[in-house]
Amino acid sequence: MSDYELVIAGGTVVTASDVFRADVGIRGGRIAAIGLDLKGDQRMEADGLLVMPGGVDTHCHIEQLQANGGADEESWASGSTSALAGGTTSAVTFSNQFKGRGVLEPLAEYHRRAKAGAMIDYGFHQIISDATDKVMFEEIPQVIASGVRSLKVFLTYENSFIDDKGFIRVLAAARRHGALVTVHCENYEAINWRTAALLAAGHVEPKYHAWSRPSMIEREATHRAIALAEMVDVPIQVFHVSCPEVATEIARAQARGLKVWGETCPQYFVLGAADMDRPGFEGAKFMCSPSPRDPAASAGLWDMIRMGTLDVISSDHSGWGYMSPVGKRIHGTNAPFSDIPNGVPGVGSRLAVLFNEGVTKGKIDLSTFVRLTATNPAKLFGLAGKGTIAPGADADLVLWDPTKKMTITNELLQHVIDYTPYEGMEVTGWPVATIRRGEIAMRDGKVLAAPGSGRFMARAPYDLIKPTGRLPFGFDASAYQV
Ligand code: DUC
Ligand code: ZN
Ligand code: ZN
Repeated sequence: MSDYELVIAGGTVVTASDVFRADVGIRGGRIAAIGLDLKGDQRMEADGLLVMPGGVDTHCHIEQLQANGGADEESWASGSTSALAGGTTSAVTFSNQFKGRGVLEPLAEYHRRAKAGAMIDYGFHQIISDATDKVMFEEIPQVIASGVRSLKVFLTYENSFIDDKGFIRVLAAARRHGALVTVHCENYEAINWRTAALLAAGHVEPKYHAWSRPSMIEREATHRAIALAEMVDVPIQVFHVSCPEVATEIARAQARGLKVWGETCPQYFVLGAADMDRPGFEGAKFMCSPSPRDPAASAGLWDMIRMGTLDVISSDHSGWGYMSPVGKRIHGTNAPFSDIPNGVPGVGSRLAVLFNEGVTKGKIDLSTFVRLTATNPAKLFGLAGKGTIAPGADADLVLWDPTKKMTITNELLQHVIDYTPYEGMEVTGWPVATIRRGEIAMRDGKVLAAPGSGRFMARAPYDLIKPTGRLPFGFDASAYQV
């Protein structure tokens, strides 16, 4: 018997700080050694390949329950197949609350579904859309103690919207029990007002989605979210920042020493509002919120990445089939933009699109790519053992061919959704194998993991999300159940 069950031999290891030639020895699902001439029972040659931490995607909508009792088309089985095909080994998805109901019961159902189907390791963000006393004071403490250490609020969307009072109560609960709050920042009333006016003017096509939510409504909500989080003294991550003017709000907060982080997604680098202006209903394929903007905004986002203001790139995978009767056309192809489900699929394409746009095109280096897609999300969300290549860490790895040229097709991505917004995109750099906790889970595009082999990542308290201790007038209002 050798020292290691599996040795990844002769690859170029990329970590958040270094790039070096080494073998990686794996034992018991963990990295046991990084060195030279390691011997293992099984050996994978990685000459000419990059060996990077498996992708950590901290913003994915998978098998999310819907008010009518159904669930997202993207199941755990299909969503994790796509993740592994694209080099991602763990994800944080959502447990949703329907207004008027609690959160414990649905969370149990989310656990049941993920345990049965997931092939990647998973955690949950708890969405709160109805901050009742029972939910905030009885249920949320249990949710957080169970390892769901992030809460999510939407400052817009009819069914999920929470007002400032509810948002403050969520922030206070997070401070009391030690959780990070993630925020969808768009101004609900402003979108409703513009949408009503657009519909009154007969502007119903998909392209008017972008017109209904210009960037200042994202900027306003981001500013408000930061100010309220500062008042309560609790850390937040602003989800899916679409443009530099929103990121500037985050940069200002960071400069004041606040614990405010910003996430963006591949769609904001390669898609634009113009994509929603394609003929007929086609534009619906590109419709997500916040809206993709324009090439200047995309270029500006790279600056915000290089400055470190935005430090996580997730997919916001939210797939709605294009031809499916329960997808984009659920209300018909003549439905006004306001009735078309929002979201684009991306868990499988995230790494390839970003590698091509960022590394291949010379905008970021390899270690920055690893930080954005694995190390930073794992650290920010307290995912112990994830996002790094170090002795003792989980052996979650992607073997990546930086020279492989591919044309993205929907088939390659292996999700259940019948389209990708990146169809036909030519990329250089592609995953050739994915290893999850020491098991070869994907090789040459073939996913080998078994449904149910993913593990829940319970998240313990961690220092990064401790409050700063800076409270207005030194008064901790969150200590009171109000
Ligand atoms: N926006 C979200 O906030 N969530 C899912 C899809 C989308 O476009
Ligand atoms: Zn969102
Ligand atoms: Zn989302």
